[in-house]
Amino acid sequence: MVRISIRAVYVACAAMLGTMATSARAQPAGASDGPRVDADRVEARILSLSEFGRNPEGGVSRVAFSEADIEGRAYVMSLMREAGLEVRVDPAGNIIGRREGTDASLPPILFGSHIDSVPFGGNYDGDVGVIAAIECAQVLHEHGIQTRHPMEVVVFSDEESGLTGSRALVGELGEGALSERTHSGLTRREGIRAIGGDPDRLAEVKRAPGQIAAFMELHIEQGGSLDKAGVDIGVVEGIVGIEWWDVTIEGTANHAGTTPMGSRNDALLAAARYVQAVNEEVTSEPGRQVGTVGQISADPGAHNVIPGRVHTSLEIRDLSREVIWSLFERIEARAAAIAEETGTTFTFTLLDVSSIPATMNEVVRSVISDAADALGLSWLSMPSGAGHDAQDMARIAPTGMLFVPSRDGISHSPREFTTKDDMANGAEVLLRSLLAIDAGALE
Ligand code: HGY
Ligand code: MN
Ligand code: MN
Repeated sequence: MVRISIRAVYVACAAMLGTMATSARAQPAGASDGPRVDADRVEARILSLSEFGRNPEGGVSRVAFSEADIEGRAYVMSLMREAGLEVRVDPAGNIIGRREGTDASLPPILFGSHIDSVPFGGNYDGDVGVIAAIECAQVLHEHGIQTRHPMEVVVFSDEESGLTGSRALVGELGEGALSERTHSGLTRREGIRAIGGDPDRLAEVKRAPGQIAAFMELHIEQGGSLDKAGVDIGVVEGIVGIEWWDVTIEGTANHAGTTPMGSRNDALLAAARYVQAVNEEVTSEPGRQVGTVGQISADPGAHNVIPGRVHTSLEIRDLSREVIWSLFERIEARAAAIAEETGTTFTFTLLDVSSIPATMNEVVRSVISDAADALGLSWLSMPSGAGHDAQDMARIAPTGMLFVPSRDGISHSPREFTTKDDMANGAEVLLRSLLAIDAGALE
């Protein structure tokens, strides 16, 4: 039933686009009609954006709230204006570019992603979704296409360290998260101010269910399934939940030459066993759950001193919250045993950055796969092992996500790469999906 009505909507919008101009790029099979995104422009803008925060390895270190982030945001805002959007920064630091629709009674359709990166990240994570969203807006602008719904391109603030901008949109950016320190050296509260937001006015950012017609995000896959299978588009079924803990291990700092091996409380030795235990617990059962210890530092940090304290971390991801928390309990029990053996103590502190697992809207998923079919692009349904702002948005609006291939499945690395044609394919599917939703696919 649902698929038939979506196809009908798609046929209607293909007819509406039928006489529009085309770009010079070789078109996917079955896509000879309709306005085309400009693949060269998309690629050129990705390359320009990668200048902000460039790292020596050729990727970017554009962590949220840094100078590079601020400069990259200014560049992106200039592109949004060029696309005819009315641009503002909301109190959470999200950049929002709006284009009015013809029916003032309708809520907006939102689409976008983020431009902040992890430390030593790449040039495509988040960026492709933002540049493609602006491209969609620019195509609508250049072809004078009127939509019924207002259209809002959104560049979420600080995606990488806790979905900050989208948490504010769902009304859940609390005190704990605001006081945490981010990679920029600033707390989130300070960082939001640095990018033009106002953490004292977060209540104004919150949008209630019904206030957004739909949210869509295009992103690189960040895994290798599409690349390996030679498939153009991933239609996301669901996004994993993520929990982070800071872990402190206390032992006793002492002389490395005079303290016998049997009389030590070596915090780093305990940490080594802990890292191994996390891996063993996470892999002890079948499933897609993952667990990572990604940070470690030992104090006082000298060749001739037994480490007295270790700061380390824990991240667990799965599509089920229950799986995450039962794994955590088992890891905590293993840590208690290691503490006993090594004469140390472990403290786990849960950070206020939880990402809740989310299922993508079934109708939006069909809209995406129908658009891919109509463009002659191959697609497959898949889960997302990476976190995305879409998982917050799914709590207040019908939400869909689509992936384009990541070469060799590499991401969060300067070696991240997606081809020009793959980015353009994603942008084409995004544009047609937005128009199908505007034409009533969800009504
Ligand atoms: O860490 C993540 O999953 C994402 O890239 N923010
Ligand atoms: Mn990322
Ligand atoms: Mn991302």
